[in-house]
Formats: sequence, structure tokens, C-alpha cells
Amino acid sequence: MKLAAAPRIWRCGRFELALERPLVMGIVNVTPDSFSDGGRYDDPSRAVAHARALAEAGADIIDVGGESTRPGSDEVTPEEEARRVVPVIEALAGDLAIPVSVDTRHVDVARRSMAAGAAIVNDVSGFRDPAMVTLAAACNAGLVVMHMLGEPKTMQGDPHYTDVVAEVRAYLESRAAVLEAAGVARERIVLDPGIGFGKSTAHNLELLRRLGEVTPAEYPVLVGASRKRFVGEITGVAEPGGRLVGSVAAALWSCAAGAAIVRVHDVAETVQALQMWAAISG
Ligand code: HH2
Repeated sequence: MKLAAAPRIWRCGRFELALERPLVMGIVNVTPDSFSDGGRYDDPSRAVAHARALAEAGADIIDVGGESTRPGSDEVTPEEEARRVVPVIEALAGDLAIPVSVDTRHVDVARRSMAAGAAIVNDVSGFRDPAMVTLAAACNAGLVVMHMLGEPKTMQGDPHYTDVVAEVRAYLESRAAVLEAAGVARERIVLDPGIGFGKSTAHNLELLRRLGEVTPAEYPVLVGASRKRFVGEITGVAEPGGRLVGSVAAALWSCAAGAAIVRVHDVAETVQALQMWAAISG
């Protein structure tokens, strides 16, 4: 399955990313409590070193987050979040040749991150906050618009959909329409079904299985399945760091089903798998 009508480029500030092959977004969580790498990179120098290593390993984008949005997590104040991410983004944007993305749902953090050099705003709440829409319209950053049911604190309580694919699609379409009506060019927008954000394992699997139906073909799709709980549920691997192979399998499936970007912790391994997939698929 191919997203034939999707644009061939993603405009992200001063970057124009070609979407001729799937891109790999490497994750850097500058947090004490992220589900898989919390506490490992919460010191700025360790976060910067890790991001550089991911770029070396072949990442096309580095996504920097300062708030865990794992199920049950508490919200972090925008001040604290900015304190975590801004110095890291500044250091990376100054010397990496690839775009740096900020993973935030807070407008002040997005604004300060862009001032520090972030070229992409990745909002797990799908630009629900009208102030985020206004900011998006006033800048030229790339935007990742993700679907999340409710809030991280409660989203895994008992997620319910009549038709998960149709409902996620309707949400993403409506958020993209709001952004475009505010003046955002379509070529800046990427949509993301939000694997694990208010979804059971069955919901995640259905979204991946029917990925081509989850978004309108005009928009590139990003999938973030890396090390997530459903990978653990299916494989029986309790420790997130042990879910590498299952995660790479999910990334490969996603790309074969049309994803333009995969968001992963294990960049080198994902890049290697995608190189083989690309060579075989021609
Ligand atoms: N998943 C997480 C965070 N941000 N952004 C997008 N666009 N898509 C995702 O699937 C996504 C995301 C959760 O993963 P992680 O950052 O590793 O964990 P935590 O939220 O605990 O920091």
C-alpha cells in the first residue's frame, strides 16, 4: 500500500525533507520518568551526547521531549519542561545538520524551543490548544498532529471506540482542517494515529493493520510504536528496553503500509532494517 497522493516533501522551517524513503525520528527524552529511557538523559550534556549518537546512527530527525506522556503520567509545568529541553535544543540545532523537533503540547515550550532552533513541533494533543494553532500559523515549523483520547493521566482507563480507525481519522482530519484554516500550509503537516495514547492493544493493532485508511492520502503519516506497552503485551517482554525486535518489526510494517516517518528509540537497528526493506522492495 502506498500513499500515492502524499506530498514528496515535508517543510520544516529551513529544512525541506524529501519523503522518498521512510525517515527515522530518533527519540531523546530529557525526563526523569519516561517509560523506557526516563532518567538516562535528564542531564543536558548526556541528552546532547545521546542525540549526537542517534544522528551518527542515521536519524533523519531528533525529537526532544521534556514531559513524559506515558499512561498515568502527571503533567509537568511549562517552565520545568522548557528548562529541560531548551538548552538541549539550542546545542543540537547549532551543530546538527538534521532538524530538531520539540515534543510538547505547551505553547510556551513550543515558542521557546523554536527560538532555540527547533524546526518541528510534535504535539501529542494534536494542536488542541487554540494558542498552539495561532503559534503554528505564525511560524514555518513542521507540525506533527497526533491523536490522543483524553489526557495521559487517564487515557488508558478503558479506551472505547465504535470504529477506532474512523474516529482517529475524523479527529486528525478535523485538526488538520483547523490548522489549514488558520493559514498553515499543508506541506508542513504530518499526521500520527498516536499508538498507545488512549488505545488498547487491539486498537493499536487495528490502526497499524489499516494504516492506509487512518489518514487522508494527502498527508504523510508518522508512527510511534517503539518499545510501547502493546509490544510488551504481544511478545511477553516486560522490560521496555528488551522490546527492540518487536519494535523494529512494527516500524517495518508501518513503512510497508505507507508510513513516511517512524519515531524510534533504537535508531541504528531501525535504519538497518529499513535499508534491507528498501533494497528488497526496490
Ligand atoms: N509517543 C510518545 C511521545 N511522543 N509523539 C508522536 N508524534 N507519536 C508518538 O507515538 C509519541 C510521541 C511516547 O513515547 P516516549 O517519548 O518514549 O515516552 P514518554 O512519553 O514516557 O516520554
